[in-house]
Amino acid sequence: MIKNFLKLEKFLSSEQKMIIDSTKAFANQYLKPRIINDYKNEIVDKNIFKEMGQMGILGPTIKGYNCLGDSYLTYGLIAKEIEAIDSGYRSMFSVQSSLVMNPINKYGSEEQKNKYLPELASGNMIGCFGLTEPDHGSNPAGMITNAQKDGNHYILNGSKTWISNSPIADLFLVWAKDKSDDNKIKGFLIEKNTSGLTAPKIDGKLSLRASVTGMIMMDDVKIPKENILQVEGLKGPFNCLNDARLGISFGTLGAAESCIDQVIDYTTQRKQFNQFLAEKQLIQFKLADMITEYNLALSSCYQVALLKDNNEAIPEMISMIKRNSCQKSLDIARKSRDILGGNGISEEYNVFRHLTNLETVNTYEGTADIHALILGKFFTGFSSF
Ligand code: TGC
Ligand code: FAD
Repeated sequence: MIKNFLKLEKFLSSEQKMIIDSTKAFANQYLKPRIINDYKNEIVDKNIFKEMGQMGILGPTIKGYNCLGDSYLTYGLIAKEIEAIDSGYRSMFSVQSSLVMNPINKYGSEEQKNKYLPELASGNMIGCFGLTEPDHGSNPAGMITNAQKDGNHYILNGSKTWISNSPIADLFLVWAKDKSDDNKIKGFLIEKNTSGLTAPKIDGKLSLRASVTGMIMMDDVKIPKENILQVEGLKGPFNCLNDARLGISFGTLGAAESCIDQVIDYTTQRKQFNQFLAEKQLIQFKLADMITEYNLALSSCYQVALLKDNNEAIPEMISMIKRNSCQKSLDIARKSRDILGGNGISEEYNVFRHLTNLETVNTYEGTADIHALILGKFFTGFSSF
């Protein structure tokens, strides 16, 4: 009732509904039973990638190479079903699909595609995407990681940080400045076990604990010249981020949906002052706000995904929905925590975990404020970065 209140599902074909239903079943049967333990103990089981691969949902917009070849709307709705369980699992899905398989598909040679895409689609190989550096987060143009051509090879040096999946990755997509070509930013594929490459885990995360995050350190890492992607400049990573940000816009609403379900369940069972909490006006007022914001945000995601499927979406639309979905979902998770009283901070009720996860999602792939500035620039013509 909450999810289809505005009848958005009428935009879906029966095949899309089937994909979403089977993803939901997978998420409930395979991911849900393990999340409390995975989150508490920071467990990242590589088999999750293989299970997603068996479901056929990795790289779902890619045609060929054992991928689904479906729409961006389907992609977004898959992300929503996974993030309804946990943002960390959705992160694993997003990075593999939008930030590793997608750039190889967009900018890779046929040889690279044949070598990597089927392995990534099956989840046998895990990928990561290295753009952020210790001193260059919101402003990746300033990156200092560099590549130097050396005969038939490139030599890479530098470091990346806050990289999802890096400690368990088999394939590292690293964005670096090519010193031998006017410092143009280019994408390089580095395989695990290449000499000079290390990927230490970042410890102490209080958010997104079911997804592993690390650094990428490169000390004279030598790779064949064939491992370069065919794109130059920041539009390379940003074109991939447009897709990943769309997935996040849907995904966060999965977390919000899960919080709303929990609140309805709780308030229709718990009594205070001899009445169910759901009978109280203040509770209904909060629920009305939460369900309204959820539905309006989801409608905007459908609209932008449908435009993107028709090649009519522009990046600023994606900035608008990424920022809006994150902020509205954070607010919904915060209100849910409140409504559950003391139980709201317990792992058993899930909302606090969603709340802490959403703090990360609000920051990565462009912070909420950076997306506000992207919109500010678009609407006024003045850049205020
Ligand atoms: P600017 O001068 O505006 O642009 C440089 C070049 O890039 C092009 N471009 C885009 N192309 C496609 N889509 C977009 N969204 C684009 N945005 C910019 C632009 O046209 C230009 O191309 P060209 O051919 O003229 O060279 O760039 P700027 O240096 O002023 O930066 C602008 C700014 C601040 C908006 C940008 O740097 C930004 O978005 N910063 C945020 C950084 C970010 O999002 N990092 C993400 C790291 S990856 C990650 O977080 C993964 S988490 C995944 C998970 O676990 O789920
Ligand atoms: P900063 O850029 O230092 O920003 C700090 C604050 O300053 C923010 O509030 C920001 O909005 C504000 N700010 C920055 N510039 C301006 C400005 N011009 N005007 C006003 N305010 C400004 N990166 C990857 O490349 N790959 C990954 O897989 C990846 N996964 C991640 C996973 C996790 C768990 C986390 C936490 C991050 C991940 N990131 C990844 C990095 C993420 O994209 C960056 O954290 C994010 O882009 C912000 O960069 P920063 O942390 O350096 O913050």
